[in-house]
Amino acid sequence: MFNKVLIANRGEIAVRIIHACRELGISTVAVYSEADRESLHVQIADEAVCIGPKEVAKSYLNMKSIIAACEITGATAIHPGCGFLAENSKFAKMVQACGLKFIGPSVSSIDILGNKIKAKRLVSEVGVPVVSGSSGSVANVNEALNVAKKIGYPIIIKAKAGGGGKGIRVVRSAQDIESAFFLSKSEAEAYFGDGEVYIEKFIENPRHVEVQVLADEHGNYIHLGERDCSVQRRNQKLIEEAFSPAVDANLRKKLGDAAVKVAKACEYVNAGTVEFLLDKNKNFYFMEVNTRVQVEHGITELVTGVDIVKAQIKIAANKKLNIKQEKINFNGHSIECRINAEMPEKGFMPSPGRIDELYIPCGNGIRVDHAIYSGYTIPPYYDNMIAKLMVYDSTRKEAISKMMSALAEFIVSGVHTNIDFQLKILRNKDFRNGNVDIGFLSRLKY
Ligand code: MV4
Repeated sequence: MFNKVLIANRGEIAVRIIHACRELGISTVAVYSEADRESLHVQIADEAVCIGPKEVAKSYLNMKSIIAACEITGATAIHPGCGFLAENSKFAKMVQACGLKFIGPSVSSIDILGNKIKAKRLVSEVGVPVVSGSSGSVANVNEALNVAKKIGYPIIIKAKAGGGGKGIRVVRSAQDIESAFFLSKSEAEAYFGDGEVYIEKFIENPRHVEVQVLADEHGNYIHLGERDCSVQRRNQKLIEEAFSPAVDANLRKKLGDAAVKVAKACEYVNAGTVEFLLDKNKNFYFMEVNTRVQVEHGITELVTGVDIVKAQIKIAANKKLNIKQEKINFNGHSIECRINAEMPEKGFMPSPGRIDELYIPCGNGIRVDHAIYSGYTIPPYYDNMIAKLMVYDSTRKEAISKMMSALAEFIVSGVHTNIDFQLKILRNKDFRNGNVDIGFLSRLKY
């Protein structure tokens, strides 16, 4: 096992990883920007190293400073958390070249899965359903028109290097294809430095369902069931639940088997998430693989009892997965509400600043992952998510009640939050009936 791990992240995920390390008897090194001197992850880690000024490009994305921090402290492994450098294969490669362990998948897995066209081809070759569309990248408007004619409108244009919704355009008729094609291309070029795009049939009002997988370095693969992340706004998830109200045990097995097939096809190692769209007829289609631990991993931990972050560290230390698929019980229901410092009534404008009074709910079946404290000043330079409120209960109905009770107790003063907005969603009839798709929030009146 590692003696010392460096956590190349901030906020609640850094705190979560520090906890896992400590439970495994591993010393921890936090890194921080000048704007994060007072942050919780810095205070609770065994050691902390400043890696640069407030700008992420000069701190949390600064590969050389992060690796230098390992050298200074003697850390032998890096956990990238989620966001920042977590899915950057150049970083993973550099970490390896410096004789350090990257706690995550291999460079080649990150590369294959980062190329959405390659990933889709590989996945369809092993018999996992994908959405019909162009066979590879689409070179010009004429080709785009031909593909669209064949598969029928509406279509969606996506970036080869994309993911997370950037560079995406939906086109409903031939007359709109030209401008959408060029907009998508230039957005892809701007975001990813790669303007290649491909086309798929657009699935109307699907659910976003994703399957958590774990794979060790000895060829063992398991899945931990699905999460439904349909309650999202502009690709920012707001509520996630495990399991999906739309998935029964039979479909869970099919999705899980498909996710494991995907992981095997790219010789995946460590924790990953295989994303699917689920249409109204419960057909599922592979979308992409997130090659990192996700923000919403905690709800899967609550319904399976598997500690995903500890598993990641053990896997990176070459340990065998000691959990068999048959032994995993998919029990109860879990929900996560992301608590953001923002103003939903003002277009979700971020609301950084000093937290005066703080009361964090607790109790049976309640878990809150966060990195805040009373007197803490939320810096304006980073994500505005300040806490993840998770509940676990035996049924979905009880989990919703528990979440409403916990939200009502949550007190954060000094900044605006989305707590009341979350309550509003939980009172919504469609949400309560489990009737959600990725358009749910945009249809919600408030
Ligand atoms: C789609 C789709 C509909 N049809 N592909 C957006 C981000 C990326 N993960 C996949 N995305 C989508 N791909 C086809 N063929 C709708 C989306 C989509 C979406 C998916 C999941 C969660 C939120 C979303 C928001 C907008 C669009």
